[in-house]
Amino acid sequence: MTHHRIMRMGWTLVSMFLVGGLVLLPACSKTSETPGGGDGNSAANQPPAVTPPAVTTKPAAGTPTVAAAGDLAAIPLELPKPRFSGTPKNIPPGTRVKPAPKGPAKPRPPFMAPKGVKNVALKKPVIASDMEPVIGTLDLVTDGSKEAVEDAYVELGPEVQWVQVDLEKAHKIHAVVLWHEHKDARVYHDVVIQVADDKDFITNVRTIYTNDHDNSAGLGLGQEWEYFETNEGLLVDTKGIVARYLRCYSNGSTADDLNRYTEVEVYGLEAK
Ligand SMILES: [Ca+2]
Ligand SMILES: [Ca+2]
Repeated sequence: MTHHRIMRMGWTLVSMFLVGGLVLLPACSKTSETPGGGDGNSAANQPPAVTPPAVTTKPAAGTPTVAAAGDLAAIPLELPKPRFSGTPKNIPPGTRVKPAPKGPAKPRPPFMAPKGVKNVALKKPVIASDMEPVIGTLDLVTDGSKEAVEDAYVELGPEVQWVQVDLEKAHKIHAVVLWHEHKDARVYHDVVIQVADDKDFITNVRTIYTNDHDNSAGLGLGQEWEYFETNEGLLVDTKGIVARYLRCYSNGSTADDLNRYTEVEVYGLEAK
């Protein structure tokens, strides 16, 4: 029996592989030998009063981090098809795009949020700074279609423009995913996302993302990197912020000075 051997080994850490991983059992006895015992484990100077961890593969009930992890699930995000492969090597002049790490591009890991979180922006009403779009209609922003195909986006005029989604009720928002036009690796400028409690963005306005590092949009300085549009879109971790209205700004792209929006998704739950 392993337990009897532990008692003989004195100041020794005995490692046991369990179903869930490696559990270290500090053992104590009255003999005083060289710590470590040559068993390959170095953490041998623990006080003898330490209670060995419970040998269990189930997390203790009521442990906050473990309990929270059990309530999380990947958001039900479905990506549109990519229209090009890889990330461009050359950063376009005049942009502030974070250089890609070496090696093949990795897909974005699933975003975890409380179970039940879904896209609460789907089919919700949209208004914009330009209520007469150059191309398309504003309902395309929340129609659920994200593919980079013709007629899938709404195109607003030049300079700073915005689209705004009314979630119709206050929601606890865990993530926002935004696709401008992603048929090529363009970079949109002054990407700013704000939430507010009122449709005019006067009450409780909060900026949840901004990469406007020179304040050319006049909404405040932003520290985020600019980025290439891809089928993954921009995912912003909004950490459960509560709001009803969401507004996305842009100021043209490296392709032209117009502003195309393919889809905005807001992953959240109705606020209690
Ligand atoms: Ca759409
Ligand atoms: Ca700027």
